[in-house]
Amino acid sequence: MPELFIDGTWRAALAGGTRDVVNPYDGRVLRTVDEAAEADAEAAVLAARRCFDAGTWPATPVAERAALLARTADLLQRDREEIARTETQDTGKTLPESRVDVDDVTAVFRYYAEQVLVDLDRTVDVGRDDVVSKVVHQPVGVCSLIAPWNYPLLQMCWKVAPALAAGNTVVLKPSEVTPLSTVHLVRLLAEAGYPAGSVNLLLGGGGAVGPVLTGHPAVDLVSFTGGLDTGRAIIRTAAETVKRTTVELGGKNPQVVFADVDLDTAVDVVLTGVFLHAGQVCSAGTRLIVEDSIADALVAGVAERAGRIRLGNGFDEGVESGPLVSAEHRDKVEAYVALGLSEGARLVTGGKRPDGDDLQRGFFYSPTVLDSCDRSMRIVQEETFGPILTVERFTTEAEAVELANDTAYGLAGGVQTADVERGERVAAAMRHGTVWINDFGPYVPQAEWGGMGMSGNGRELGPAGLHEYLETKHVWRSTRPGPVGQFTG
Ligand code: TXE
Repeated sequence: MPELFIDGTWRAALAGGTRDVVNPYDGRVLRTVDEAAEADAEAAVLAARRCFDAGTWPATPVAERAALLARTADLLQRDREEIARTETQDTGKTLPESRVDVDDVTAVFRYYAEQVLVDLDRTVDVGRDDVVSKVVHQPVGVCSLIAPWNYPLLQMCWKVAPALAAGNTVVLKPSEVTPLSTVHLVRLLAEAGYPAGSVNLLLGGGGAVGPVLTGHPAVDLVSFTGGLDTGRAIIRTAAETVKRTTVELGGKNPQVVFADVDLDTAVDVVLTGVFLHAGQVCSAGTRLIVEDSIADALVAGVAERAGRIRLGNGFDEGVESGPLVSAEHRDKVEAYVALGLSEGARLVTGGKRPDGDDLQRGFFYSPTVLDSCDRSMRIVQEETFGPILTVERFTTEAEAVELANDTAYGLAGGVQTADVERGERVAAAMRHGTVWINDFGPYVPQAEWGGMGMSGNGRELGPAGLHEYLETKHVWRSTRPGPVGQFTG
C-alpha cells in the first residue's frame, strides 16, 4: 500500500521516488517508502486548502470534531502494541518507552477533545447600547506540521491533535528517518473518518518538500520541531508570506544540583535526565551544574551508573537504552566528544562506541561524562543530541543561576535541593520554558511545552497549544445603524 495520503487517497509519489527506512539497531532496511517531491507537496497543500475553504472540516460542529478526536484516541489504544513496535524498530528506543509514547499521545487526543469544547468566545462591553461586540475564535487555515525523528509519533500528535480540534486542515511531514509510526497514525485518522483533504501525509526529505510546506501561499501556519538551523531556515521562508510559525528547536538544558540533596536520588535524577533515549531528547539535561562540595561524589556516582546502562535491542527485556538514530547522527556525536576533549574537558566514562558483538551493526554510543567543563566551551553551549553529560561547578546560588541561564537556548531546566524556598527561587530565576524542582523530565498534556530564547516560539500542549491554531477575531455589530457624522460635507 502506498504511503502518501493526499485528498483522502493513498498514493505513491508522482515521480515514483522511494527511500529506505533503516532500523538503527542493526542497520537493516525496515521498509522502502514513497518519497514525495515538490509536485506531491503542492497537491497536498492544495487539497488541504480546498477542504478548508469548502468548510468541510472547519464548519463541522465542534462537538463532532471533539468526538472524532476521542475516537482517534480509542484507535491509538486499540493499535497500541503494533504502533509501539513500529516506533521501536524505527527509532531504536526501548519498547516500554514506545508504549509510553502511545499512551501519551492518546492522552493528548483526549485532552484536546475536551479542551476544544471550552468556549473561548466572549462579548465585550463597549459602553454603548447600540453595539454588540464579540470576540470569537476560528481556525487559522492550512497547517504544515513538520516533525523530527526522536519522538516521531509524539511530536507529530502534539501538533495534529490541537490543529484538527481547532478545525484546521493539515499536511503532515514526519522525519524521513522515522516515518513509519506517522503512516500508522494517518491510517487511523482515515479510519476514524476525518473528511478527505483535512489530513494529508507527505514522506520524504525536507529539502524537496520543505519549501512548498513552508513557503506556499496557500499555507497559513507552519509548526516545526527540529534542529536550530532548519528552524531558522523555515522561519525565513515562512516570513515571505508572513505565515504564523511555531517552532521548537531543542535546548541545552541545565541540571542544577545543590549540596543539600540526597546523593543517590540526585545521581538517579541526573542520570535519567541526560541518558534517556540516548540523550536524543530536546529537553535532555545534558549540562550538570553542581555545587562544588559534592561535585566529585555526584560525578563519580553518575559515571558509575552510566557505565552500567544496558544498551541493546529495544525489544529485549532488560535493555535500558537503544542506539542513536543513524550513522550520521553518531558521527556528529563522536565529533562533539572529540571537540570537548580538545577544548579541555576530562573524560570520566564513555567516549567511545561500546564493546559487545550485538552492538556492532547498529549505531550505538556509550553514555559519556565529561568533567572539568566551563561555559566558554562549545561542548557546553551547543546541542549534541547524544548521551553526553558535561560538568560545571559552582559555589553560590547566584553563580548557579547565572550558569543555568548562560545559554542561547531556554527549553528546560532542573534544580535539585532540599531547601524548598531555594528551589522555588532558582526555578523562578531560570529562563527556561519548563523547570523541574527535584525531578527532571515529566510533562503532561495539560501543561504548556516550549522554549525561550533560541529554543523557539509558541507553545505546544495545554490551552496555549490550542490557541496556536486559532485566529482571534473581533466582530462589531451596530444594532441601530445611522450616519457616523465624521464627515459632514
Ligand atoms: O533535524 P532537522 P536533523 C536537533 C539535534 C539534531 C539536529 C539536526 O541537535 O542533531 O537538530 O537534526 C525537516 N523545510 N534536533 O537534521 O533537519 C526534516 O525532514 C522544511 C532537535 O535530523 O531539523 C524533518 O522532518 N522541513 C529536535 C524535520 O525537519 C525541513 C529534534 C527535522 O529535521 C527542512 C531533532 C526544510 N528546509 C533534532 N529541512 C528537537 N527540537 O527535539 C529539514 N526538514
